Amino acid sequence: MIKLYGSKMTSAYRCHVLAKEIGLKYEEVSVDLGNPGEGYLKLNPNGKVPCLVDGEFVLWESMAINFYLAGKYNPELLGSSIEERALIDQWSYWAILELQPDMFKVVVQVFTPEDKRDKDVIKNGTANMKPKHRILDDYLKGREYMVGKAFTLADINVGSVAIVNRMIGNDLSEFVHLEKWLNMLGKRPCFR
Ligand SMILES: N[C@@H](CCC(=O)N[C@@H](CS)C(=O)NCC(=O)O)C(=O)O
Repeated sequence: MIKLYGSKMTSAYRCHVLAKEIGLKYEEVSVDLGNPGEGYLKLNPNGKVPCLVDGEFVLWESMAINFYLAGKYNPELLGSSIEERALIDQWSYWAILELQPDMFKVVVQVFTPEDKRDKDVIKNGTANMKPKHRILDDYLKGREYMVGKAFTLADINVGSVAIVNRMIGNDLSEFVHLEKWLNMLGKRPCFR
């Protein structure tokens, strides 16, 4: 049985979303991140989650796991041409390299007890994300999905970062196309 280490409240989230989308049968294994243990460090020497074990094959880094799972179990999610695949790559890297770092900083503060919370980090992180949200909003104008005419891995990979806005109560009302797309994602069973 395929094993996915890491809970839905971690970077493993996007892998759980994809697994649900493709109906993958797998076991979710929780990891004590403060003390992952020798056994887990043999799988992922970074001591981070997620990590996937598919038979003898071991893979870490959430994006790599998603491209692997999609390629092996549901290649349709990787687009219908080289160009679509390239755009899925582009937006996936963009999500994790451009949008996620500020999102991560904000999330950590939002879930920190109020007396210890650094409100400047929330303010600056939210401000830094605005131009990124503008780029996404402009791109999504007139589109139902991120790439092509069908739901792809780009919707999952970008959505897994952008949907966190909902969890932290970030006001996106000025980004109507982004809002519409997030609403569409929110209705999909894999994101619920
Ligand atoms: N780039 C990695 C990031 C993984 C990551 O930072 N995971 C966090 C949980 S969200 C973790 O395991 N942290 C434990 C630690 O830093 O020791 C990925 O996307 O897989």
